[in-house]
Amino acid sequence: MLRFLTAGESHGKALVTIVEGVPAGLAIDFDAVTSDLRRRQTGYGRGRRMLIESDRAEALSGIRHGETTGSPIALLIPNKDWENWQRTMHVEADMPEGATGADRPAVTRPRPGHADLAGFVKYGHDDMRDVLERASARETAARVAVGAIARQLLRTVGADVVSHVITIGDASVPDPLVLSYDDVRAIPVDTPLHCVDRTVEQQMIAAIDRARDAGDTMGGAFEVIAHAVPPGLGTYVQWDRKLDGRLAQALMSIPAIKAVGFGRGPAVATLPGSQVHDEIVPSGGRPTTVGVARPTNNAGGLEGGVTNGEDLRVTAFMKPISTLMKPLRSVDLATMTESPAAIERSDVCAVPAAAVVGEAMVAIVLADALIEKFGGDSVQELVANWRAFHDRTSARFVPR
Ligand code: EPS
Repeated sequence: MLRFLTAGESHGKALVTIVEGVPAGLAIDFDAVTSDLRRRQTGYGRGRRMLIESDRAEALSGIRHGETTGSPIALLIPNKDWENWQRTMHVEADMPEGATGADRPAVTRPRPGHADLAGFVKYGHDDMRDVLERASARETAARVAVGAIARQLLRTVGADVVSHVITIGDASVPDPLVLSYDDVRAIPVDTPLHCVDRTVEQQMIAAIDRARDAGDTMGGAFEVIAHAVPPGLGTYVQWDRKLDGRLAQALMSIPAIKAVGFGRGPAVATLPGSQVHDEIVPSGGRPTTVGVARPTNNAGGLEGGVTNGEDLRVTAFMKPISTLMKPLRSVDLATMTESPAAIERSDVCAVPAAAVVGEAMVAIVLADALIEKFGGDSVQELVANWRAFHDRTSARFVPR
């Protein structure tokens, strides 16, 4: 079982994570971890915080001479902004000597849409900073570092995970399912929104600009595609082991994600069965992982909560960021009087960043399911078991 926890506040000293269950013998490429962290920081519509940070994960344990040992991996991502927040966020009861940055007043005006009010009520805080510091999407940097390791495990069986932005405001890529994994993989890393279509991307940029000019924010949607995923991951035999359910939970846990859809997604509710289900045809000699071919992939690579050998395709829908520069109505909980919501430094749109987090969450769930099926003590064992399963499966599909 692959599991991880994170800790850390947005303006605390650092984010930390402990990842347990990574098989021994996985060579870790730290440049790849840094490059995923870098991708999470970019994208048109991000705020000024990302100019301060240059995220990097330092491994404290579980890796020796460049390879995992099978022991828990601890990662630390320092917050450079800590310098400016020590007087607000110090751990000690009294202000430590030499603490830097400003001592900020308590946050008492909850932002509609943020965890501020719900967290304030739940934990009985006086200062909503205690809520928002942890509810901040800054935490997702730690998940991306874990995801980068999960992705490296998936590569040992030839699988890969990519993402692309398909909607921002009223601008959308018309039919993402006609795009292949290769189309998405070919998007250059330095594009502003990581969208396959340059014209649609310009419309998305215009939507973000309009929101910024109006003191508003903008949400959108991204699709994650996992390619060459072994068939047979997950199972239909018990509700909590269905892989679509596990993936949906993982994606819904990303801040601001409000809906998740597999393959054709919510449209399946409006179409007849003949236009939804993916027919099964002989592969005609073409190599496929399960010996038969599927002319369409409306299911998004999962049937019965089990991977079916097609690309896994899942879309996540993100609400607009809840900090508005032209704030919505709220109540100051210190005085119980009407007052505009608090303004914290924020982003206008973070959909491209959320897409990178989505890749990470999908990679983590798939890596967990991979370990579950093929064994997780060492990479050597896992790959040997995967190969044996692969060969046995192919042998069953030899045309008779
Ligand atoms: C984020 C860091 C945050 C925000 C954003 C995501 O930094 P700061 O609060 O210092 O500007 O940019 O977080 C939110 C929008 C939020 O509501 O928490 C990050 O690292 O992704």
